[in-house]
Amino acid sequence: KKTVLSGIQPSGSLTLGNYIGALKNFPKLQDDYDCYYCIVDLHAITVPQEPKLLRKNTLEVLALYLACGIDPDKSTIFIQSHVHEHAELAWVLNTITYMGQLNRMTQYKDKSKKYNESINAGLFTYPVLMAADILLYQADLVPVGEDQRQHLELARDIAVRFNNKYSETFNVPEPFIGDLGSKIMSLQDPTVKMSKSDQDENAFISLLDDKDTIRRKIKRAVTDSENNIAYNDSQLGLKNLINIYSCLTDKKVDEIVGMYQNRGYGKFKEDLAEIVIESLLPIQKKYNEYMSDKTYLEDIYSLGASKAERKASKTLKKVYKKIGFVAKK
Ligand code: AQP
Repeated sequence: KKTVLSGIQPSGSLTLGNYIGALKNFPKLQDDYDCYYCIVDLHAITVPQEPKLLRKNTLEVLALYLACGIDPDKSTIFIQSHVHEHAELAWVLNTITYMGQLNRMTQYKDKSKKYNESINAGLFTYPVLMAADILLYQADLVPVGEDQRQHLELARDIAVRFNNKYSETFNVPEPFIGDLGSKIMSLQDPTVKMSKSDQDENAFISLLDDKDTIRRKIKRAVTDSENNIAYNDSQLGLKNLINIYSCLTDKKVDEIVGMYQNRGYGKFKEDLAEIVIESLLPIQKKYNEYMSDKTYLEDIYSLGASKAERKASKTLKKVYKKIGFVAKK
């Protein structure tokens, strides 16, 4: 079986963007691949986090993983900081990554603008840690949203460079990026992506938002004054809403545009809100069940960590040997 790895940062409430771009695809892969899904807390601390909230968010992401259908009997679910090999391999990979490459990462540029007074070195080397996450498990496939494509390219580059320098060690991973839903945009500014850490709560739909909040946010979503349902780049807000509609119903864009001809934005938004509510309701119900059973959650992440560690330690040992570290007796 081929291996899949992906992760999500516990840096806030997961959004509809995280769901459509990544999480929705996770359970679909678990029958055919050996899947590793982690909650990447080491990544989350590259921007300021409130410790209590980080702990809470980490368990929330775990419960959402389960609620979205990731089955712990089929997939390995774990918390990144529980497997120390991630930080260790990242250190080694830092030493073969060029500063210039990291300087070109658009996520770093965007985030440094956002958190301008508190940029740390971890934010700069974030993509190297991500490369370590992937390469430790010899992943073949990495399901991510479009925003992570550049980081994945870097991971491939690092793998190839290491292999060339020290002989074949890492599998070179491929991205798995859906088309339409791979980049869901902010509801308030359709030129930037929907992000869970957006200061403006109206910019995103959280997977845990209640019905009225979802209706309100979609009603307020920025569109345009054309008042004509069409799918094009001069109506970006609407285009984004049609993308969400299409991803959640599996209806084609043309079909949706046809259905709402001459009906104005009001009706379209009302229907979209109900579709989002219907899609999230079963997830929210299961989420609440999982969150009320902390012992079960502990069992899942403990088991996950030991399964993940088995594979990760094998890779790290190989790496240490190749670079010339003396093995511990
Ligand atoms: N807007 C989006 N549309 C489609 N996919 C998205 N993803 C994130 N935003 C969108 C995908 O979700 C996965 C997990 O993302 P992450 O939490 O690891 O990091 P991120 O990409 O930085 O996500 P956020 O929501 O923007 O978090 P913050 O605000 O903390 O930076 C990834 O596969 C990502 O592609």
